[in-house]
Amino acid sequence: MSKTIRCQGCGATLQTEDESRVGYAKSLDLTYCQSCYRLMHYGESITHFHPEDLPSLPENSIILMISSVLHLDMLFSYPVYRYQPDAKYVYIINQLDLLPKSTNLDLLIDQITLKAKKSSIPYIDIILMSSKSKDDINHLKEYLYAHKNPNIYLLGVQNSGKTTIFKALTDDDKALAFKKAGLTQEALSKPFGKKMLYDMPGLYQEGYLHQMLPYNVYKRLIPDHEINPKIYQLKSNQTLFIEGLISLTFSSDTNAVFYLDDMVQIHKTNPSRIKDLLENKEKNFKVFVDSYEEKSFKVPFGKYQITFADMGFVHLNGPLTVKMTIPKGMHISLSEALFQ
Ligand SMILES: Nc1nc2c(ncn2[C@@H]2O[C@H](COP(=O)(O)OP(=O)(O)OP(=O)(O)O)[C@@H](O)[C@H]2O)c(=O)[nH]1
Ligand SMILES: [Mg+2]
Repeated sequence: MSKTIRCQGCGATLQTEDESRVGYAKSLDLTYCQSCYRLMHYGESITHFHPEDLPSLPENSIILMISSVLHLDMLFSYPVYRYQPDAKYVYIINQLDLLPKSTNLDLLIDQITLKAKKSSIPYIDIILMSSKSKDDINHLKEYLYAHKNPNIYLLGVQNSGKTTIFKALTDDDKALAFKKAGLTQEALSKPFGKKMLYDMPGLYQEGYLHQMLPYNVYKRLIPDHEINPKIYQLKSNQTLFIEGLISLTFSSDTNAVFYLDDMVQIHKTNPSRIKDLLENKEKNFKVFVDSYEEKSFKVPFGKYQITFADMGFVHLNGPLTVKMTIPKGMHISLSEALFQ
């Protein structure tokens, strides 16, 4: 029987017969499939899957649900526990290093715990960490060794850091982990002490930047180091433009605190210029998409967060109304702010 050879970047079974199927490579002697090779050199790939596509996992597994701090609005939105009711769930809030050092982490964990309880989410622990921190990785290692469960699965939305954690826990240096969404295409597995650790392909989230922008544009817009929050004092009926992507117009005077990458440009303007700006009639203003839609949020009394796909969020104090123009299909949400 011939031995299965896997691509060391994404885990797909290497095959040389069908260029349109996952795992195609010109030769079985290669380390990477053609898709990973193209991804590494030209930044192309799209594969993803949904919670219901998961194979049935062995009983007694631990599922680490990995979420980036940038995706917290969707933290409990993937009902994997309905499809895998026998597993133990640990929620890992990764990429903590992106939040400002001044962030009140006690409040953050309290708010997340409250949200889990309100939504009756089954879980055994919630862990805040950064996979870039050796200490955090060592703590996670010890934590997982202390459990008896033989199989551990890393699950979560694309780009949340699953493969980065997998590599750090197993000292793997070949698997691909970078900002490109949909990188891991089939489960990668490696021994982890006496257990097995599995890195799964990312769960699909509609409306994230990679669906509307080329890789070289969106990788610049997604934060990869500590965010410097930017505070804007806004007058009623004033408009802010985020890059050539999103406009926000505020119904009343307010302060808005933006958590976005330093490279993301924010311009103050007024609502009458939105159309011209988006139709690219102004020089020196980059526009990335050609189809937009309107969205409006009524922010209730209290501290709220509007999340802009996977690029970051703004904290606002309600009550107020925010009218927005966004790229068609972009994921935008209003949720309670999880920290001050
Ligand atoms: N700042 C920061 N970046 C991280 C962290 N963990 C992962 N990243 C970065 O996030 C990007 C995506 O990481 P991956 O490990 O490929 O994410 P993934 O969840 O495996 O993605 P898919 O395979 O597409 O589902 C890479 O650029 C990583 O370097 C973290 O804790 N902090
Ligand atoms: Mg991956």
